[in-house]
Amino acid sequence: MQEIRVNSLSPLHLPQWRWAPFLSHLEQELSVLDIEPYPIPKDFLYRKVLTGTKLNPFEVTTSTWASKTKKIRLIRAACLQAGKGSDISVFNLLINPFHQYDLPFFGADFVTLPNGHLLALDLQPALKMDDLHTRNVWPRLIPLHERWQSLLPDGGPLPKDAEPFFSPGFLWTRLPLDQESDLIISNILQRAFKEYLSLYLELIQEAEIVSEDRSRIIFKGQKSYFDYRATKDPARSMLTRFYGKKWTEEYIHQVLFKI
Ligand code: DBV
Repeated sequence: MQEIRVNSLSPLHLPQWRWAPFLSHLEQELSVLDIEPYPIPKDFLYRKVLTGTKLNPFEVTTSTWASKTKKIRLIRAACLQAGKGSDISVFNLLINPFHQYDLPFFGADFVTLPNGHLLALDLQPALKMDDLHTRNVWPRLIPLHERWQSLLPDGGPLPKDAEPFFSPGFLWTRLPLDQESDLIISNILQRAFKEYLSLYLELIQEAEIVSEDRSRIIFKGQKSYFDYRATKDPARSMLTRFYGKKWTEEYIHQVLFKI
């Protein structure tokens, strides 16, 4: 059988995917950086299944886009689209710099489900309580957050145990499924995404290698972030429903949150 995606940079093959303009923008911004494909096992590059009920069957496809650069160990996006008769569309993006740099993660979780959109965007700290880690980021991020969050309803409280992993620049909202939300996504969210990403790429460009002692501390912070995300992945039950437990656990532990 012909492979649909040759590597992690191949086009996604997700017709109607709501988040395509966001990934295109990311690809365009990264194109100046000399990106390389990241090894992703075939089963997670592209996987389409038929699911739903007898009366309302639909296809679900998941594609993983991923890359790396000289300073970034892993940039990966879990991209999921369900076919007609359902409103499910996901873009979950994580950028993980090498731990030799004092840099936050870039995290986006844009999720459309039958009961509405859930939109999360942040430059997430690896060491939230460490002033050295955050002082070059937060004063530049907070003004962006203030501008964009003021145009969006607040997404509501986060689980207590998630707080150590978010910055004060966490952009977070829930929206109903309607035309106004479509406009908010293409006008407000897309602009916010571009600004957060452009700040992030500036930080990457400015970053210089730290000492070995410091990089060990940063690695510990990154590791606890990955462990948290793998343990608490909010997509676990949805993915298990579509793809079964074995595929889902492998995807979460070996692909999405492996450090
Ligand atoms: N979330 C993931 C991955 C997904 C994914 C890898 C492959 O980390 C999707 C897909 N997130 C996803 C889905 C839901 C959420 C919810 C399907 C809905 C779950 C449901 O309602 O059943 C941000 N995502 C959420 C929630 C938060 C986040 C706070 C609500 C959780 C809740 O209500 O308990 N994800 C979370 C986060 C980041 C992130 C902290 C960082 C920006 O990526």
